Amino acid sequence: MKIDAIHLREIHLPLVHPFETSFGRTTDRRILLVQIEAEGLTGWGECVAGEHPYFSEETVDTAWQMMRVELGPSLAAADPEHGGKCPEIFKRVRGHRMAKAALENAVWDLEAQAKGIALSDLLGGSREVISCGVSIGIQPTMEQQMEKIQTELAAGYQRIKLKCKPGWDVKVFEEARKRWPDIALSCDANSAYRIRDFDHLVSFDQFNLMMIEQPLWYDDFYFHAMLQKRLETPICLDESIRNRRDALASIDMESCRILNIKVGRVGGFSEAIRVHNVAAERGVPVWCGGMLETGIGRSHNIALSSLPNFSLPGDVSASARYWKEDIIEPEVVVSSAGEIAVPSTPGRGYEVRVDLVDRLTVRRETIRAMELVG
Ligand code: OSB
Ligand code: MG
Repeated sequence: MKIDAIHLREIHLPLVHPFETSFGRTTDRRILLVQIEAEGLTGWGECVAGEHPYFSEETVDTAWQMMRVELGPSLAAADPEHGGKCPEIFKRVRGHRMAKAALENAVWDLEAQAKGIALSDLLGGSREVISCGVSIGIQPTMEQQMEKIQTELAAGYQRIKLKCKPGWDVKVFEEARKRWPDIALSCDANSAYRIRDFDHLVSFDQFNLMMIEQPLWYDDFYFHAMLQKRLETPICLDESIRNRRDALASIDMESCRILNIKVGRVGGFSEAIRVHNVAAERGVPVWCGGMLETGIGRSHNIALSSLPNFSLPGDVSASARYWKEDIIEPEVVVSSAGEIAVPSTPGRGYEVRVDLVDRLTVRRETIRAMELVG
């Protein structure tokens, strides 16, 4: 595909409800969007890096810089036929996986349109509907925390994930289990615990959680394996898994029994599929994580979640949980059975509301292939 231009944009969008985790509170999002024009078509990508380097080392600004000076010009010069070519094109650049993913995913988005097939089919998906859970942030009071759970259960979500941290964990699980003894419940610590907390973490076993997500350091396998030996509850790794090798190491070391796949965290659809496949070979179930995406990233997560080993409900929820107005149409809706229908129309299956995106844009830049002189 002959790439004519790569446009970077930053948009600002307030969340409907603030989202609090062990690493901080988000009320407004700065979001980097990528638009690749080729052969009369436009592919979109969303960079999931946050404003601050708290979840990962990357931020909106580091991703912008990498796309501008390294990744964008290389991609524009390579004119890839297939999204799967991107890892090779980006190989010289170490890290910066969220920046790479935004570009790579836009190429897959373009390719699906050019071929006239659904993005989910291009990725190798087989599910017509995907199962949805929710990730509920830390609330100011216990009462509000319980109300949130009630609201999401009433909406049909199949699994409730509670953000937790030292001081905001067992008492919340206790309250939740008193009210809902049998729901699918999990927690996500975003690396808030340490070795001194092992006995405390083992006490989580009494709450029959589906999993404990990333309890220890963001880059650790070894101590998670030590902890998993003592826990009945499966550990699920999120932050630690950067690629297929990490997935394989964490499974074989028994650092976890479940994997969260975030396409941005692993550097794009190609690597996400490789992580999915190696987990499937090892009999480890996966689910699709979320990063408070707009409809663009969300539509890509839906397509990815249609792959066969995404057998657990993901953090892929309705647009309205995040945004007053999403930048795609139709918005993503979740049925009362807690499912999203995977689009079967060509491309991502949701139109980008370019007029709205234009209004929300606070910064933009266009990258083209370096002109060869002489
Ligand atoms: O750890 O899964 C996480 C959001 C931002 C950063 C990290 C995480 C999350 C979520 C929200 O849990 C998932 C979502 O609803 O998009
Ligand atoms: Mg997580």
